Amino acid sequence: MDPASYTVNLTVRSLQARAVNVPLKRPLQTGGGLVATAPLVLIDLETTEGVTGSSYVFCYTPLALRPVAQLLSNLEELIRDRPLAPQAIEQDLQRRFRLLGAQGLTGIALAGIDMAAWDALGKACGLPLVRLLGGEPRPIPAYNSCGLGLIGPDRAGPEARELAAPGFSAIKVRLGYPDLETDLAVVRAVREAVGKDVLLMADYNQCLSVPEAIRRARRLDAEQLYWIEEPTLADDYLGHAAIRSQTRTPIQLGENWWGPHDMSKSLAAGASDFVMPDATKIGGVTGWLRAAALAESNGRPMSCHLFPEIGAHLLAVTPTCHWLEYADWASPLLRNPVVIEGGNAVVSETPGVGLEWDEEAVRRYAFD
Ligand code: SMN
Ligand code: MG
Repeated sequence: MDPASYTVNLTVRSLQARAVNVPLKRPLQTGGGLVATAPLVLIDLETTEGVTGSSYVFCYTPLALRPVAQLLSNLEELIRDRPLAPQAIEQDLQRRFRLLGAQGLTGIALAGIDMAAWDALGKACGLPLVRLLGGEPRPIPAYNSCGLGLIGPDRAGPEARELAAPGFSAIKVRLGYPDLETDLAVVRAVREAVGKDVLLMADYNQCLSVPEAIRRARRLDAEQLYWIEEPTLADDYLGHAAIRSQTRTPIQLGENWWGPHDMSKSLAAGASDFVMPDATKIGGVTGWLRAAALAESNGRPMSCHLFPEIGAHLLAVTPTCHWLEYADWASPLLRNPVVIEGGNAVVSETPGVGLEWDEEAVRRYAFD
C-alpha cells in the first residue's frame, strides 16, 4: 500500500465552543455543594481535512460556563493552522500557560482541546479511541452514581433500589449529614434496600475535618463500604493519609487532582488506597495516560470520575482499571449515550470517542 494513503496528517482549522445547561433528573446535593444542573461546554475542533473532533467539559456551576466557553474561543488562535498532534499541542499549551498556571478553568479548557484532538485523530484513523491507544474494547465494571445525594434515610432506600435496578453491581451514596448517626442511618437504609451483594461506595465531597473524618470512618468500618471518598479537603494529602491509617475501609481520592503532578504528590503522601482522576482535571487523554502509568507503578486501582463516554475507552487501556462512574448527565445531548449491559459499560466501537451531538437537544439546552 502507498504509505501516503494511510498517513494521517490533520491540521486544526477552527474551534467551536458552545455552552449548554442540562437539567438533572435527580439534582445532587453533596457535602461540597449542590449540583442542580449539568453545565457543559461542547467543543468541536474542525480540521482543514474535514474531520471534526468533539469533546465536552463539565463546569460544575453555570457561573463558569461563559468564562470557559470564552477561554476556549480565545485559545483557537494558539492552535489554528497547527498540525493536530495532541501530545505536542499539550506541551505547547502548557508552556504558554506557565505564568498564569494551567489549573482551574484554564486546565478545564486545555483538557477539552486535548480530548477533542484525540477524538479527531481516532476518527481520521477510523479507530475508536481505545484501539487508537493500543487497547481493545471490553466490558468495564460500572457503578451507578446518578443519584443518592444528601436526601435523608427515608428517601435513600427507595432511590438506592432504583439505581441498582438496571443491573448495577455497585452504587454510590453521598454522606456528610450534620451528624454521624444520620450518615449511619442512610448507609443502613441503602444496604437494607439493595442487599449485601451490591457494592456501596460513599462520598463525603471534602466536608469533614481530619479528626471528624477519623471518628466517622472508624464507625463506618462496620458497614462494609467499598470505599470512602474525599473525607476531607481534596488537597490535604497528609490529612487523608492520617484518616487512611485509622480506618480499615479503603480511602478513595483523585477527582480534584489538577494534572498528574498532583496525583504524584498524593501518592507520595500515601493519601489513598484507590485513585479516581477526572478526565478533565487530570489533563484529558494525555493527562490520563500519564496518570494511568502512575497508578500502575504505585499499585493503585484506578477509577474514572464522571465522563463515562471517554472514561470507558480510557479505563480499557488502564492497567489497574477499577470502576467506571456512571453519570448520565450528558446523555440528553447525545445521539448514542453510553450503553450499560449487565452492570458494565460498553466501549463504543465508533471511530474516536463516539460522541455525536443531538443538535436539537443542544439548541434546547443552549445557555446564552
Ligand atoms: C461529584 C462531583 C462533582 C459533581 C457531582 C458529583 C462527586 C462524585 O464527587 O464523585 O460523583
Ligand atoms: Mg466524588
